[in-house]
Amino acid sequence: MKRRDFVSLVSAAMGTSILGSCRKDWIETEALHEEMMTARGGGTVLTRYPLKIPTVVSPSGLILDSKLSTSDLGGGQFSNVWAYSYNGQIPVSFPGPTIRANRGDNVTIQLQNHLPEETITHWHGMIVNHENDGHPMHAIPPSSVAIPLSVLDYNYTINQRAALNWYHPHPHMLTGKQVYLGQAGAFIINDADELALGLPSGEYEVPLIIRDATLDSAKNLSYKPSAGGMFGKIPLVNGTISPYLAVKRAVYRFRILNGANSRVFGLALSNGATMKLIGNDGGLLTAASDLTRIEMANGERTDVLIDFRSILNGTNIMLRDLRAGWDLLEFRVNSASEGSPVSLPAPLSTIIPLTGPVTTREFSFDAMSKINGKEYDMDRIDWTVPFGVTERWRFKANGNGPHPVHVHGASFQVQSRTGGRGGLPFPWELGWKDTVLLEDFETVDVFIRFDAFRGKYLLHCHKLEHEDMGMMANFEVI
Ligand SMILES: [Cu+2]
Repeated sequence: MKRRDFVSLVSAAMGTSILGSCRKDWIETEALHEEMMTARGGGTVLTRYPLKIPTVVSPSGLILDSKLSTSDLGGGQFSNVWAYSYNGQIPVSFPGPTIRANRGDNVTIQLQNHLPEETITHWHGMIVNHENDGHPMHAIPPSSVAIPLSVLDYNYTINQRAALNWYHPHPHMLTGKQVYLGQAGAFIINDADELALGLPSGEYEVPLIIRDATLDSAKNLSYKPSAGGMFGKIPLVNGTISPYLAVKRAVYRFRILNGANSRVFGLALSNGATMKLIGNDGGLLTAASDLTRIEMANGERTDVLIDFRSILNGTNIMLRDLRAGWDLLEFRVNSASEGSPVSLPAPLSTIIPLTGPVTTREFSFDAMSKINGKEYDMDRIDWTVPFGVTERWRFKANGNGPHPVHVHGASFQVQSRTGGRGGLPFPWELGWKDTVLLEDFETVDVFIRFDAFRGKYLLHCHKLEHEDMGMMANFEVI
């Protein structure tokens, strides 16, 4: 697919909306949304569906088959999806299965492509060599008569701290569509340091992949982006419409990912209670923070404890998005007895600050498709970075934001923000990050050091429609 084809696809989608068919989808989804709103304010009770919890799998010998199928969004409302089936299981998993492994484990995953177009899987947050990173130059073609089974075998060892990472497609100009239609899953790394903390686990540790979607008149996921991004009309959590989760009067650990293409969320609880933030993209923070609101941009993760012990049995509490004014997930407190408290050590974790950057590089995120005035070119290396040296990377948003900036190949530490929401980094931006939010006209400085692998990696906007239009660059660690 050439860039002009992508642009014409976007233009066509926008044109269609004027002509009517997209408009119809929009009205249908709006009607559903209206129904939900009325239900909340009026006498009718909104039907909620149990939150889907993806199956947990090992990355050892895992087969992920990208394919077209259908998935139940709740209560038997099936939608067409492009999702992963794993190890030959039927049906597909939407979201993808939760991969869980320990530091030191070997990953052997085979990606199989049964989509009608090329694909490639990237392990967002995993520090792996270029060959395993899911760079778009390694995209594999669809299976066909000539290639009955098109596959890519990944093989790498996990050598990084405990964290919630995730996996999703990364083919150039097709990422937005493929992620939107259902290809994304959690990848949790555990390690001994984290295990020693005795954090809530098992049924008390719940991954939440939060995103948005628009359904067409047949109630199928409909991908019709505008140049400014894909903003769905309703939220989905773990691929579930209007979900609820029955919880005990206990402390829960929620591993949250903003898996939306373009939408930034402002998370809060409906009872105004605090959430205890303990970690983010790169794992545990040095100290926990009690917060009533947490902002999450596309690709960012947060690790929070929510304490339901003092909540009366039978009470419902909503996880909300204050930006869109959405109800995301209803917690239904349902137990008579009260669980144990969770005591956290201080410090929670050790993070050695990066210091003394030797170089400052500036990256301007321009319009909706350029970095430093250039659109992505698969064959162009825009800069080289010396291995093992700390650098200051300065990200600037020149309008058309937000731009969540994501770097492959290393984590970074946020130093400062000026303009916009200027000031100290937010609590969820401390520690190790791989994605940081730039709102319009903000400048964010990070320190970064590539000390794991040499090779070609990517810097890009994680608003997937910006990425697909070319807001992405290759660099090489030498
Ligand atoms: Cu952007």
